[in-house]
Amino acid sequence: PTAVAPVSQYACQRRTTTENNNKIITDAFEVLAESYEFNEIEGPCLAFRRAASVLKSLPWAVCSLEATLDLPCLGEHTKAVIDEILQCGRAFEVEKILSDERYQTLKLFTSVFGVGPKTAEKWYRRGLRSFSDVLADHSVQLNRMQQTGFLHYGDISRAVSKAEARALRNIIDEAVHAIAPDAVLALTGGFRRGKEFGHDVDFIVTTTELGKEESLLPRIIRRLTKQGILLYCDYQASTFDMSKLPSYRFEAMDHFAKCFLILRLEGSQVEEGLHIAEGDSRGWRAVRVDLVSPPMDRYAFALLGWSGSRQFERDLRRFARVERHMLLDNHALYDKTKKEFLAATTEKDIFAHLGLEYIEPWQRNA
Ligand code: DCP
Ligand code: MG
Repeated sequence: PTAVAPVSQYACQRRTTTENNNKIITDAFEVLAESYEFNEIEGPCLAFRRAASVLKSLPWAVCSLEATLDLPCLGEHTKAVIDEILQCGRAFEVEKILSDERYQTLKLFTSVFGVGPKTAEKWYRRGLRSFSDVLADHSVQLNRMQQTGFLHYGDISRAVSKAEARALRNIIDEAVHAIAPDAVLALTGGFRRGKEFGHDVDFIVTTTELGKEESLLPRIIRRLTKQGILLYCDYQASTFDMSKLPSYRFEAMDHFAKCFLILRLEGSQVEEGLHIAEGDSRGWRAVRVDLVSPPMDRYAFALLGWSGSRQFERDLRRFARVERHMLLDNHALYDKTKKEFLAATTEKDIFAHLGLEYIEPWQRNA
Protein backbone atom coordinates (compact mmCIF):
# COMPACT_ATOMS: atom_id res chain seq x y z
CA PRO A 1 0.00 0.00 0.00
CA THR A 2 1.08 3.60 -0.57
CA ALA A 3 2.11 5.67 2.42
CA VAL A 4 -0.81 7.39 4.16
CA ALA A 5 -0.53 10.56 6.19
CA PRO A 6 -0.19 9.79 9.90
CA VAL A 7 -3.23 10.48 12.08
CA SER A 8 -2.70 13.54 14.27
CA GLN A 9 -3.09 13.36 18.05
CA TYR A 10 -5.11 16.60 17.77
CA ALA A 11 -8.77 16.44 16.71
CA CYS A 12 -8.36 19.87 15.08
CA GLN A 13 -5.93 18.29 12.60
CA ARG A 14 -8.32 15.48 11.69
CA ARG A 15 -11.48 15.55 9.57
CA THR A 16 -14.27 13.75 11.38
CA THR A 17 -17.69 13.48 9.75
CA THR A 18 -20.84 12.12 11.39
CA GLU A 19 -20.09 8.75 9.78
CA ASN A 20 -18.49 6.63 12.47
CA ASN A 21 -16.97 3.38 11.23
CA ASN A 22 -16.04 2.20 14.71
CA LYS A 23 -19.22 2.84 16.66
CA ILE A 24 -19.14 -0.38 18.70
CA ILE A 25 -15.69 0.49 20.04
CA THR A 26 -16.31 4.23 20.53
CA ASP A 27 -19.62 3.54 22.34
CA ALA A 28 -17.72 1.22 24.70
CA PHE A 29 -15.05 3.89 25.26
CA GLU A 30 -17.76 6.45 26.00
CA VAL A 31 -19.24 4.21 28.71
CA LEU A 32 -15.79 3.79 30.28
CA ALA A 33 -15.09 7.55 30.07
CA GLU A 34 -18.42 8.37 31.66
CA SER A 35 -17.88 5.85 34.45
CA TYR A 36 -14.51 7.45 35.23
CA GLU A 37 -16.18 10.84 35.11
CA PHE A 38 -18.81 9.74 37.65
CA ASN A 39 -15.93 8.68 39.88
CA GLU A 40 -14.01 11.91 39.22
CA ILE A 41 -11.01 10.10 37.76
CA GLU A 42 -9.92 12.59 35.15
CA GLY A 43 -6.88 11.00 33.45
CA PRO A 44 -8.42 7.76 32.18
CA CYS A 45 -11.68 9.59 31.39
CA LEU A 46 -9.88 11.95 29.03
CA ALA A 47 -7.76 9.09 27.64
CA PHE A 48 -10.86 7.13 26.58
CA ARG A 49 -12.49 10.26 25.10
CA ARG A 50 -9.33 10.98 23.08
CA ALA A 51 -9.08 7.39 21.92
CA ALA A 52 -12.76 7.37 20.88
CA SER A 53 -12.21 10.59 18.97
CA VAL A 54 -9.25 9.14 17.04
CA LEU A 55 -11.31 6.09 16.02
CA LYS A 56 -14.24 8.29 14.94
CA SER A 57 -11.97 10.04 12.43
CA LEU A 58 -10.97 6.84 10.62
CA PRO A 59 -12.47 6.24 7.17
CA TRP A 60 -12.14 2.52 7.89
CA ALA A 61 -13.27 0.05 10.54
CA VAL A 62 -10.66 -1.29 12.92
CA CYS A 63 -10.64 -5.07 12.49
CA SER A 64 -7.33 -6.04 14.09
CA LEU A 65 -5.00 -4.68 16.75
CA GLU A 66 -2.21 -4.46 14.16
CA ALA A 67 -4.29 -1.93 12.25
CA THR A 68 -4.13 0.41 15.25
CA LEU A 69 -0.32 0.33 15.57
CA ASP A 70 0.26 3.74 13.99
CA LEU A 71 -2.66 5.47 15.69
CA PRO A 72 -2.05 8.07 18.41
CA CYS A 73 -3.77 8.25 21.81
CA LEU A 74 -4.27 4.50 22.22
CA GLY A 75 -2.73 3.16 25.42
CA GLU A 76 -2.56 -0.36 26.86
CA HIS A 77 -5.98 -0.15 28.49
CA THR A 78 -7.75 1.13 25.37
CA LYS A 79 -6.03 -1.52 23.23
CA ALA A 80 -7.05 -4.29 25.62
CA VAL A 81 -10.67 -3.16 25.29
CA ILE A 82 -10.40 -3.00 21.49
CA ASP A 83 -8.89 -6.49 21.43
CA GLU A 84 -11.67 -7.92 23.55
CA ILE A 85 -14.37 -6.29 21.40
CA LEU A 86 -12.74 -7.60 18.22
CA GLN A 87 -12.58 -11.12 19.68
CA CYS A 88 -15.92 -11.38 21.53
CA GLY A 89 -18.02 -8.49 20.22
CA ARG A 90 -18.06 -6.89 23.68
CA ALA A 91 -15.81 -6.03 26.61
CA PHE A 92 -16.31 -7.49 30.07
CA GLU A 93 -15.38 -4.23 31.81
CA VAL A 94 -18.02 -2.31 29.86
CA GLU A 95 -20.71 -4.93 30.50
CA LYS A 96 -19.92 -4.73 34.19
CA ILE A 97 -20.33 -0.93 34.25
CA LEU A 98 -23.58 -1.08 32.27
CA SER A 99 -25.07 -3.47 34.83
CA ASP A 100 -23.71 -1.52 37.80
CA GLU A 101 -26.46 0.04 39.93
CA ARG A 102 -24.50 3.20 40.72
CA TYR A 103 -23.66 3.85 37.05
CA GLN A 104 -27.25 3.19 35.97
CA THR A 105 -28.65 5.50 38.62
CA LEU A 106 -26.22 8.36 37.97
CA LYS A 107 -26.88 8.00 34.24
CA LEU A 108 -30.64 8.18 34.87
CA PHE A 109 -30.45 11.18 37.22
CA THR A 110 -28.06 13.19 35.03
CA SER A 111 -30.45 12.69 32.10
CA VAL A 112 -32.74 15.22 33.80
CA PHE A 113 -32.29 18.85 32.65
CA GLY A 114 -30.61 20.71 35.54
CA VAL A 115 -29.17 17.64 37.26
CA GLY A 116 -25.38 17.35 37.11
CA PRO A 117 -23.07 14.63 38.45
CA LYS A 118 -22.84 16.30 41.90
CA THR A 119 -26.60 16.33 42.51
CA ALA A 120 -26.99 12.85 41.04
CA GLU A 121 -24.30 11.57 43.40
CA LYS A 122 -25.98 13.25 46.40
CA TRP A 123 -29.31 11.61 45.58
CA TYR A 124 -27.63 8.26 45.05
CA ARG A 125 -25.90 8.45 48.45
CA ARG A 126 -29.26 9.15 50.05
CA GLY A 127 -30.42 5.80 48.71
CA LEU A 128 -32.59 7.23 45.93
CA ARG A 129 -32.67 5.03 42.83
CA SER A 130 -35.57 6.18 40.65
CA PHE A 131 -37.42 9.36 39.68
CA SER A 132 -40.31 8.37 41.93
CA ASP A 133 -37.83 7.98 44.83
CA VAL A 134 -36.57 11.52 44.17
CA LEU A 135 -40.00 13.07 43.76
CA ALA A 136 -41.34 11.35 46.90
CA ASP A 137 -38.38 12.37 49.09
CA HIS A 138 -39.30 15.44 51.12
CA SER A 139 -35.70 16.31 51.92
CA VAL A 140 -34.96 16.80 48.19
CA GLN A 141 -35.28 20.45 47.14
CA LEU A 142 -35.60 20.74 43.39
CA ASN A 143 -34.56 24.06 41.87
CA ARG A 144 -36.63 25.64 39.10
CA MET A 145 -34.49 24.08 36.35
CA GLN A 146 -34.84 20.59 37.83
CA GLN A 147 -38.60 21.00 38.33
CA THR A 148 -38.88 21.91 34.66
CA GLY A 149 -36.57 19.00 33.82
CA PHE A 150 -38.96 16.54 35.45
CA LEU A 151 -42.05 18.27 34.05
CA HIS A 152 -40.85 17.99 30.45
CA TYR A 153 -38.69 14.90 30.90
CA GLY A 154 -40.26 12.87 28.08
CA ASP A 155 -39.89 15.63 25.49
CA ILE A 156 -36.48 16.88 26.51
CA SER A 157 -34.89 13.44 26.69
CA ARG A 158 -36.16 12.70 23.19
CA ALA A 159 -33.75 13.76 20.45
CA VAL A 160 -34.51 16.87 18.39
CA SER A 161 -34.64 16.19 14.64
CA LYS A 162 -33.06 18.27 11.89
CA ALA A 163 -36.54 19.28 10.68
CA GLU A 164 -37.44 20.46 14.19
CA ALA A 165 -34.17 22.41 14.35
CA ARG A 166 -35.08 24.08 11.04
CA ALA A 167 -38.53 25.02 12.35
CA LEU A 168 -36.96 26.53 15.47
CA ARG A 169 -34.53 28.46 13.32
CA ASN A 170 -37.49 30.00 11.52
CA ILE A 171 -39.11 30.98 14.82
CA ILE A 172 -35.93 32.57 16.20
CA ASP A 173 -35.13 34.17 12.86
CA GLU A 174 -38.55 35.82 12.72
CA ALA A 175 -38.16 37.07 16.30
CA VAL A 176 -34.63 38.52 15.98
CA HIS A 177 -35.31 40.25 12.70
CA ALA A 178 -38.53 41.80 13.99
CA ILE A 179 -36.46 43.23 16.85
CA ALA A 180 -33.26 44.17 15.02
CA PRO A 181 -33.27 44.35 11.21
CA ASP A 182 -29.46 44.18 11.25
CA ALA A 183 -29.48 41.04 13.40
CA VAL A 184 -27.13 38.17 12.66
CA LEU A 185 -28.38 34.67 13.39
CA ALA A 186 -26.25 31.55 13.06
CA LEU A 187 -27.01 27.94 13.80
CA THR A 188 -24.22 26.43 15.85
CA GLY A 189 -23.64 23.26 17.97
CA GLY A 190 -24.30 19.78 16.66
CA PHE A 191 -26.77 20.77 13.93
CA ARG A 192 -24.17 23.05 12.38
CA ARG A 193 -21.91 20.00 12.24
CA GLY A 194 -24.59 18.24 10.21
CA LYS A 195 -25.87 15.91 12.92
CA GLU A 196 -29.28 14.36 12.21
CA PHE A 197 -30.35 14.59 15.85
CA GLY A 198 -29.36 16.66 18.86
CA HIS A 199 -30.21 17.15 22.51
CA ASP A 200 -30.89 20.84 21.90
CA VAL A 201 -30.61 23.51 19.20
CA ASP A 202 -27.86 26.12 19.61
CA PHE A 203 -27.82 29.59 18.04
CA ILE A 204 -25.57 32.64 18.08
CA VAL A 205 -27.47 35.91 17.80
CA THR A 206 -25.97 39.36 17.60
CA THR A 207 -26.25 42.65 15.75
CA THR A 208 -23.74 44.48 13.60
CA GLU A 209 -23.97 47.53 15.84
CA LEU A 210 -21.55 47.01 18.74
CA GLY A 211 -23.25 47.23 22.15
CA LYS A 212 -26.74 46.76 20.74
CA GLU A 213 -26.49 43.00 21.34
CA GLU A 214 -26.89 43.71 25.08
CA SER A 215 -30.64 44.25 24.75
CA LEU A 216 -31.17 41.55 22.15
CA LEU A 217 -31.80 38.46 24.30
CA PRO A 218 -34.15 40.18 26.78
CA ARG A 219 -36.18 41.44 23.82
CA ILE A 220 -36.27 38.03 22.15
CA ILE A 221 -37.37 36.50 25.45
CA ARG A 222 -40.17 39.05 25.81
CA ARG A 223 -41.38 38.33 22.31
CA LEU A 224 -41.37 34.55 22.77
CA THR A 225 -43.23 35.01 26.06
CA LYS A 226 -45.91 37.10 24.33
CA GLN A 227 -46.25 34.41 21.66
CA GLY A 228 -46.93 31.95 24.48
CA ILE A 229 -44.22 29.53 23.41
CA LEU A 230 -41.67 30.08 26.18
CA LEU A 231 -41.95 27.20 28.65
CA TYR A 232 -38.72 27.91 30.53
CA CYS A 233 -36.06 30.59 30.46
CA ASP A 234 -32.77 30.92 32.31
CA TYR A 235 -31.22 34.20 31.17
CA GLN A 236 -27.65 35.10 32.10
CA ALA A 237 -26.58 38.64 31.35
CA SER A 238 -23.13 39.26 29.90
CA THR A 239 -20.17 39.42 32.28
CA PHE A 240 -17.78 39.81 29.38
CA ASP A 241 -15.02 42.34 29.90
CA MET A 242 -12.26 42.49 27.29
CA SER A 243 -9.87 44.03 29.82
CA LYS A 244 -10.02 40.83 31.91
CA LEU A 245 -8.70 38.74 29.03
CA PRO A 246 -6.72 36.54 28.66
CA SER A 247 -7.07 35.50 32.32
CA TYR A 248 -10.57 34.06 31.79
CA ARG A 249 -9.20 31.12 29.85
CA PHE A 250 -10.20 27.47 30.22
CA GLU A 251 -13.42 28.12 32.04
CA ALA A 252 -16.27 25.77 31.28
CA MET A 253 -18.51 28.62 30.15
CA ASP A 254 -17.87 31.87 28.37
CA HIS A 255 -18.97 35.28 29.64
CA PHE A 256 -21.35 36.26 26.84
CA ALA A 257 -25.03 36.91 27.45
CA LYS A 258 -26.91 33.67 26.96
CA CYS A 259 -30.18 31.97 27.68
CA PHE A 260 -31.15 28.37 28.15
CA LEU A 261 -34.70 27.97 26.94
CA ILE A 262 -37.42 25.42 26.56
CA LEU A 263 -39.77 26.28 23.72
CA ARG A 264 -43.11 24.89 22.71
CA LEU A 265 -42.90 23.70 19.11
CA GLU A 266 -46.13 23.09 17.23
CA GLY A 267 -46.40 20.15 14.87
CA SER A 268 -47.85 22.43 12.19
CA GLN A 269 -44.51 24.32 12.18
CA VAL A 270 -42.49 21.22 11.30
CA GLU A 271 -42.75 20.06 7.70
CA GLU A 272 -41.76 16.45 8.40
CA GLY A 273 -43.84 16.31 11.59
CA LEU A 274 -42.77 16.23 15.20
CA HIS A 275 -40.28 13.72 16.50
CA ILE A 276 -42.53 12.40 19.27
CA ALA A 277 -43.63 9.03 20.58
CA GLU A 278 -46.09 7.07 18.49
CA GLY A 279 -49.59 7.51 19.87
CA ASP A 280 -48.70 10.91 21.33
CA SER A 281 -51.49 13.14 20.02
CA ARG A 282 -50.65 16.47 21.68
CA GLY A 283 -49.59 18.12 18.44
CA TRP A 284 -46.68 19.91 20.11
CA ARG A 285 -43.47 19.15 21.98
CA ALA A 286 -41.03 20.91 24.28
CA VAL A 287 -37.53 21.54 22.89
CA ARG A 288 -34.33 22.81 24.49
CA VAL A 289 -32.84 25.86 22.76
CA ASP A 290 -29.66 27.77 23.69
CA LEU A 291 -29.05 31.34 22.51
CA VAL A 292 -25.66 33.04 22.93
CA SER A 293 -25.15 36.68 22.19
CA PRO A 294 -21.54 37.86 21.82
CA PRO A 295 -20.60 41.37 20.67
CA MET A 296 -20.02 41.34 16.89
CA ASP A 297 -16.22 41.70 17.21
CA ARG A 298 -16.17 38.41 19.19
CA TYR A 299 -18.48 36.62 16.75
CA ALA A 300 -15.93 34.32 15.08
CA PHE A 301 -14.55 33.10 18.43
CA ALA A 302 -18.02 32.47 19.83
CA LEU A 303 -19.13 30.65 16.68
CA LEU A 304 -16.03 28.46 16.67
CA GLY A 305 -16.35 27.75 20.39
CA TRP A 306 -20.01 26.79 20.23
CA SER A 307 -19.81 24.71 17.08
CA GLY A 308 -17.99 21.89 18.89
CA SER A 309 -17.64 19.04 19.16
CA ARG A 310 -16.45 19.18 22.75
CA GLN A 311 -13.40 17.07 21.85
CA PHE A 312 -12.68 19.27 18.83
CA GLU A 313 -12.80 22.35 21.09
CA ARG A 314 -10.58 20.76 23.73
CA ASP A 315 -7.98 19.89 21.15
CA LEU A 316 -8.12 23.30 19.45
CA ARG A 317 -7.25 24.89 22.80
CA ARG A 318 -4.64 22.30 23.64
CA PHE A 319 -3.06 22.67 20.18
CA ALA A 320 -2.98 26.45 20.55
CA ARG A 321 -1.37 26.23 23.98
CA VAL A 322 1.11 23.41 23.45
CA GLU A 323 2.08 23.85 19.79
CA ARG A 324 1.68 27.60 19.31
CA HIS A 325 2.09 29.09 22.77
CA MET A 326 -1.30 30.79 22.30
CA LEU A 327 -4.45 30.94 24.40
CA LEU A 328 -7.77 30.29 22.66
CA ASP A 329 -11.21 30.49 24.19
CA ASN A 330 -14.72 31.53 23.12
CA HIS A 331 -13.74 35.21 23.49
CA ALA A 332 -10.34 35.64 21.88
CA LEU A 333 -6.99 34.29 20.70
CA TYR A 334 -3.94 35.53 22.55
CA ASP A 335 -0.35 35.12 21.38
CA LYS A 336 1.79 34.69 24.52
CA THR A 337 5.06 35.19 22.64
CA LYS A 338 4.03 38.46 20.99
CA LYS A 339 1.89 39.37 24.01
CA GLU A 340 -0.96 40.44 21.76
CA PHE A 341 -4.51 39.49 20.77
CA LEU A 342 -5.02 38.20 17.24
CA ALA A 343 -8.08 39.62 15.53
CA ALA A 344 -10.52 37.47 13.57
CA THR A 345 -13.79 38.11 11.78
CA THR A 346 -14.22 34.57 10.48
CA GLU A 347 -13.39 31.08 11.72
CA LYS A 348 -10.94 30.79 8.83
CA ASP A 349 -8.95 33.70 10.31
CA ILE A 350 -8.61 31.78 13.58
CA PHE A 351 -7.45 28.57 11.89
CA ALA A 352 -4.97 30.67 9.88
CA HIS A 353 -3.57 32.36 13.02
CA LEU A 354 -3.09 28.90 14.51
CA GLY A 355 -1.38 27.64 11.36
CA LEU A 356 -4.05 24.99 10.94
CA GLU A 357 -5.74 23.83 7.75
CA TYR A 358 -9.37 24.96 7.79
CA ILE A 359 -11.74 22.25 8.97
CA GLU A 360 -15.36 22.61 7.87
CA PRO A 361 -18.05 22.41 10.60
CA TRP A 362 -19.27 19.04 9.27
CA GLN A 363 -15.70 17.71 9.68
CA ARG A 364 -15.56 18.65 13.37
CA ASN A 365 -17.52 15.68 14.73
CA ALA A 366 -14.51 14.53 16.73
N1 DCP B 1 -19.36 23.57 24.48
C1 DCP B 1 -18.12 23.38 25.04
N2 DCP B 1 -18.01 23.19 26.37
C2 DCP B 1 -19.10 23.18 27.16
C3 DCP B 1 -20.37 23.39 26.61
C4 DCP B 1 -20.47 23.58 25.25
O1 DCP B 1 -17.13 23.39 24.35
N3 DCP B 1 -18.96 22.98 28.48
C5 DCP B 1 -19.48 23.78 23.03
C6 DCP B 1 -19.17 22.53 22.28
C7 DCP B 1 -20.50 21.99 21.93
C8 DCP B 1 -21.33 23.25 21.77
O2 DCP B 1 -20.79 24.16 22.71
O3 DCP B 1 -20.43 21.26 20.75
C9 DCP B 1 -22.77 23.06 21.98
O4 DCP B 1 -23.03 22.35 23.19
P1 DCP B 1 -24.08 21.18 23.23
O5 DCP B 1 -24.04 20.62 24.61
O6 DCP B 1 -25.39 21.64 22.72
O7 DCP B 1 -23.45 20.06 22.28
P2 DCP B 1 -23.74 19.70 20.77
O8 DCP B 1 -24.63 20.71 20.14
O9 DCP B 1 -22.42 19.46 20.14
O10 DCP B 1 -24.46 18.30 20.84
P3 DCP B 1 -25.98 17.97 21.24
O11 DCP B 1 -26.69 19.26 21.52
O12 DCP B 1 -26.55 17.26 20.09
O13 DCP B 1 -25.88 17.10 22.44
MG1 MG C 1 -26.45 21.28 20.99
